[in-house]
Amino acid sequence: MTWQGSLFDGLEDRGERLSFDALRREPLDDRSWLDVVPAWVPDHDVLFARMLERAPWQQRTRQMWDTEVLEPRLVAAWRTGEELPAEVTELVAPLNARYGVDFDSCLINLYRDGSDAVAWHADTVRTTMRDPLVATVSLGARRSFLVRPAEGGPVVRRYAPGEGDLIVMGGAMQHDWHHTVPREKSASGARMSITLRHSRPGA
Ligand SMILES: O=C(O)CCC(=O)C(=O)O
Repeated sequence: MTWQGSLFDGLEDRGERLSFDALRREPLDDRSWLDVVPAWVPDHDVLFARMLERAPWQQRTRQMWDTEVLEPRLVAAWRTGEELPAEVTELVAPLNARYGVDFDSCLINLYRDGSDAVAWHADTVRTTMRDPLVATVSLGARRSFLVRPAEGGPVVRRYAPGEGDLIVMGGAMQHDWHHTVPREKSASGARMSITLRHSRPGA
């Protein structure tokens, strides 16, 4: 598979198209926060179509008690050290510059319809890294993205990211808080999330 061409081919001034001017920081407490940038990727529909066509989609399985079940979404993954698609690299460069880390791994999720979902969890990178940053670009249909304390309790934040929005989870969020994209009967179509992690301390 080749990953040639830029998401911004034929478009001018990429820098201005991935601007952090509209960034809003939302603290969860004195250790954890989310950054939200609405419509961060203006050409989100182009990116959605390219990734839908080109990403190496797979449906993973999960062990539940003594049964293997299919995860209710498709994923495409690039581990640390693997070359990222050109379109993803173009998202990573401004994020690296803004946050001063190396977003070096990528998992793209495809929620094909409202039956696809991901349960409450925190990202596993927390087991190998203190305070990892996790950046998510949401494409396609808007879906609920909810946050609650890791020990359980009521939802404290509700977002409906889609159409190029960026959310960055930071501070101790992966240690102290959980997030989910729940099933949603009323979902208007497919949603894709490009999730980027920095997984090496000091990088
Ligand atoms: O799709 C999203 O916005 C969240 C994905 C997620 O939390 C994960 O893959 O670990």
